[in-house]
Amino acid sequence: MDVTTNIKPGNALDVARIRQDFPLLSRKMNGKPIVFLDSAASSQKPEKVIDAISEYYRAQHANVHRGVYQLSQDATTAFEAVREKVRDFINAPASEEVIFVRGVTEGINLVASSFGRKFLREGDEVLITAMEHHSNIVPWQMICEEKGASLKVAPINEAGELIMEEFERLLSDRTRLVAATHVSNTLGTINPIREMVQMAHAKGIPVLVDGAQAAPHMKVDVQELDADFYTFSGHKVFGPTGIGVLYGRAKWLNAMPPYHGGGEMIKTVTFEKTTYAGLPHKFEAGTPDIAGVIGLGAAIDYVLEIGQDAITQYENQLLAYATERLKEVEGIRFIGTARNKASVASFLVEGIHPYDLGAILDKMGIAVRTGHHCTQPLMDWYGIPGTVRASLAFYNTTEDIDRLVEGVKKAVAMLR
Ligand code: 7TS
Repeated sequence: MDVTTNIKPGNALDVARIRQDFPLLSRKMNGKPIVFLDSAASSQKPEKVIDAISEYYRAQHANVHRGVYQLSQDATTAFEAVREKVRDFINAPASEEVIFVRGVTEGINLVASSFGRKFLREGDEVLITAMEHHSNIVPWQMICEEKGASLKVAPINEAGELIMEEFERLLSDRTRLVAATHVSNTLGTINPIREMVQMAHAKGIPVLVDGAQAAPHMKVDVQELDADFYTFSGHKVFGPTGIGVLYGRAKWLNAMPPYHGGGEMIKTVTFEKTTYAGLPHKFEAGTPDIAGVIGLGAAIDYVLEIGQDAITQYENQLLAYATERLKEVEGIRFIGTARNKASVASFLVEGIHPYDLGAILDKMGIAVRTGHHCTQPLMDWYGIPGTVRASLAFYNTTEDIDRLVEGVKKAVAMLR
């Protein structure tokens, strides 16, 4: 494929125009126009999101779910409208199954703690995969330790693909839950979640999906995936930090105890006994991040306006272009060469530490992430200290990739 001619701004997306929506992309870093290739860590924000948050504080702010006065009712209406928007965004059956959390980390901790407290017993198992982010490992280790349960890990092959036969084999009579990432933040691998869910459900095992790296890049349909829990972070889908979503099947959420206790999550309280509110409020104790929810709503509107299919198509082309061009770097080794990949190019250059490469790229105004990417067990499996990771969003261009490749070549010449 001639990827160099096949992708021009305006082909699938008008990227030149889109870039104007993101104020930060026009600034400089270390005196150079910034090349931002770390959207997997956190994406940049379009003006519409920034404006929605500031407009909320300027003109609409009051606490939600409690005031009889108009301002509070309007804030509540705006807040709940985003819940419905999120429901539609991930095609959840009901908006009460959409719980606002701080992000994926809190979404997984909520399920680990609450589901784990209720359903995990000594000798039980939780099954994860070898490519999980620490936030889909550590919460399970914590609850397993508390309950005397054990954590099982489904292995991958050298390309960074889950070995499906092994995954299926590890689904045992003792497995109470599967927790797996939809897309790997380090490898870019897209896991076959639907097949994994089918295998787990065939044995009556529910599945939690970490959607942190999927939601920014593709249409997510929790009913099509048939996931029992699905979680994503607002700040990776062009929304604000501090807000995220946990979708949970009502059947499970209703059976699980609350995670946090406090205001908003109760029906009645006496000193002797408290009864809890229904969904979703049972899992939303205290004043929520109202501005964060409003900003997330604006981010979803923005993504839908651009079009998720167009985003996926454009990013696939850009990733193919990046992969082809990076092959020009002598001694490059890609980490993560799955057939089905999204938006991440992780690599090492022979004889060069990823940190040194990242530091020189930074001086050239190129922002990439280096290190273990919060996937230390995965790095151990590959026997490497870390990688250099360029992660893409729809606002990146072939020019960004060209500057990355030239930057890496120059850095390699300096370091060798
Ligand atoms: N799961 C995956 C797959 C992730 O990529 C991340 C963040 C998280 C969970 C945690 O999300 P949070 O919003 O709760 O922090 N990943 C990265 C990354 O790749 N670089 O920095 C953060």
